[in-house]
Amino acid sequence: AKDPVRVLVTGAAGQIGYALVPMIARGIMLGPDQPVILHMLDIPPATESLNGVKMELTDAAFPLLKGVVATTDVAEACKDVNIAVMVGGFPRKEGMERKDVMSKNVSIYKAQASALEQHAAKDVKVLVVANPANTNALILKEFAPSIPEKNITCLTRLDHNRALGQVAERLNVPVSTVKNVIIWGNHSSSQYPDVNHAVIDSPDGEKAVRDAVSDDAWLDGEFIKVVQQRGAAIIKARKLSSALSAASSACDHIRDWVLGTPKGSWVSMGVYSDGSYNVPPGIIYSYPVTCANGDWTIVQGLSIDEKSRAKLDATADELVEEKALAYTCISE
Ligand code: NAX
Repeated sequence: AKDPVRVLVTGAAGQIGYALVPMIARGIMLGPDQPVILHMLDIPPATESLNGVKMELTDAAFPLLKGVVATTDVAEACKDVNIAVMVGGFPRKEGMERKDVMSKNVSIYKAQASALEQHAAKDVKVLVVANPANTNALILKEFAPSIPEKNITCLTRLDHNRALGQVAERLNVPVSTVKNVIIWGNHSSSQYPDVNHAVIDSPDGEKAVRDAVSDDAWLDGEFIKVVQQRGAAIIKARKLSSALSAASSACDHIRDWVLGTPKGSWVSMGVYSDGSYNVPPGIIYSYPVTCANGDWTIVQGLSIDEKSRAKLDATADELVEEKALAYTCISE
């Protein structure tokens, strides 16, 4: 049998945490033959509720679950973890300035970067979910210099999956037949959901999504807006932010990263920019990537038309600005 993999979930007593930990314990993230030990971190006010989640994990009797560490001690939580899913953070509350939220998250991610660096497995793979996800991931990278930068990513897979879902609904086809949409840039409403290279599988081969939909006005307008604003639409409907879809997408992100993407298809991941597609280096930017042998690679050589170019640049500009804001908070 395989040795267990240690998976850290921060913010584990929160909504996404509650949806995510059972998925991990059931093998959705790492596969049905991979035993896991769950490390759950939250902050002291959430101690009781974290303990309740731990009780439920015991009660669910998951065969793959070989142990649970539930703690408010960051060092203990990070000890020897192979995968770290960072869901904990400081949410933006009504009336709060963007800078105040940034400042709180910068200090959280600075501290957790050091803890991961000191206590996690040397080859830990990190996925940041908590917002501002790209910039939190960047801070984590900057303050954990011994963790390879390619091991630090943020979640835009939910946006990617939302785009697949919208195309599938529009065409009334199974979502599993749609692939190769792209989310470029920030996990914010400036992101660019791009279908220019997306295809659907049909009995007579692959067909471009643009041809299949044959409504450019919808694809260039409403579709983009719906994907960009989907998070807000869920909050409006549920009075709570998306949790099950976020948890499921976090599992997709890690599973594809560790086990590889299927041949001929790519996914979107927020990764450290190397300047590909003339995006400024030094920010965490969502790109199309393929994964093999535990590593991601940015898909190269896709054609970018003029309209797309402007959208890639606009979301990059926002990330450069967020980075500057984060650095103002660090130096204060
Ligand atoms: P909740 O407020 O339900 O849960 C957050 C949990 O984090 C709480 O239990 C809180 O006590 C804990 N926490 C706070 N500070 C912490 C710290 N320093 N260390 C450890 N734990 C800490 O929020 P939830 O709905 O679960 O969302 C979590 C985060 O995901 C938010 O930042 C949210 O904005 C972000 N999202 C990101 C998405 C993405 O696609 N990247 C989509 C979903 C979600 O909106």
